[in-house]
Amino acid sequence: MNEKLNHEATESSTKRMIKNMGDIEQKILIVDDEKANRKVLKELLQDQATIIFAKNGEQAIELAKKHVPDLMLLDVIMPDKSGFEVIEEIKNDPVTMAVSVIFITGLANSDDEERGFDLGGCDYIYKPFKANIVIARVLMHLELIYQRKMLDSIAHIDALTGISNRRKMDAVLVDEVAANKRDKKQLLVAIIDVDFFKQYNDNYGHGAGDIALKKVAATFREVLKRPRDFAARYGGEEFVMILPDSNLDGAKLVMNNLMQALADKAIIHEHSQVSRYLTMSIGAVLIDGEQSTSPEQVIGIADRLLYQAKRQGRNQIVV
Ligand code: GH3
Ligand code: MG
Ligand code: MG
Ligand code: MG
Repeated sequence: MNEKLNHEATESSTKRMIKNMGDIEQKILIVDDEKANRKVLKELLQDQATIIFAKNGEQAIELAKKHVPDLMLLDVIMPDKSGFEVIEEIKNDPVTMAVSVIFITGLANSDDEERGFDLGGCDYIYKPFKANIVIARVLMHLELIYQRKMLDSIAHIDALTGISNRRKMDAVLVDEVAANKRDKKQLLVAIIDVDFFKQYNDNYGHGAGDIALKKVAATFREVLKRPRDFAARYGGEEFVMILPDSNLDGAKLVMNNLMQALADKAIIHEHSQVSRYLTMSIGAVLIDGEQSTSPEQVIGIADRLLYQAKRQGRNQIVV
């Protein structure tokens, strides 16, 4: 068999990739103890994705945790840890469990292949491999992963503002309330509502209203700094913010910064009764981990405090 010819990618398969997924970067972790194999696989796949290498099982697990690749090409026979041991660790860790794993191995028999699928592999390729088979299968899985990401973003991102939507917020709130109870920390949940927004739309038009809502959403991106801090569009001109592991002073600072970030945008609102500019009101509650408050109750409390902020004159925080 001619190794070189065998490993040459055809032009048509490369083009297929560019047409379908050229706009999203995907990461592949190639794991093989033999340098020559890593090199050949890299040459085949470097046009399709960003490539990372591991030369043994330990390194594979470490790099998988660090980079969370979309796809892993996993050798089975390696001196330290076998590919089968590696996938068990990958699938047991919440950080890496969603990584797709294709075995690429000299264990070319149906019993090992079956074991590979049982352990959670999504494909199994025999060595010595043919270039076009590797490319075709990798592309098929990259395309599936891409479509899953697209679906996920359609399901969880608000189309107008690009921040998370209500559905995502519901899930995050359940998780964070549970984590708050478990870790005995404090959790801030705030509902943010734009003031006199009906008048803004009536005066400047719905299109201008949409632009203003995008600017409000942008303030969250500017102000929220910690990885678990979260904001979503709750609906209409209302937003929800979740600050895990928080305290009253820190939370107040974030909320003041949020109000200030919107003020800095100086969005003229001539028909507002509280300011010349667009403003918002915030109702926020700090939940103690010792309390047992359900996500629904948390939202209910924040909503009542928001109503109080509105009644007391708007453009303010009630916590
Ligand atoms: P308040 O200060 O009491 O909150 O008064 P408000 O006018 O902001 O509250 P109200 O609930 O009466 O009006 C909310 C407005 O938000 C009405 C609706 O047309 C507008 N709105 C909701 N969603 C959107 C949207 O996606 N785009 C635009 N442009 N406007 C929206
Ligand atoms: Mg090997
Ligand atoms: Mg409202
Ligand atoms: Mg409003």
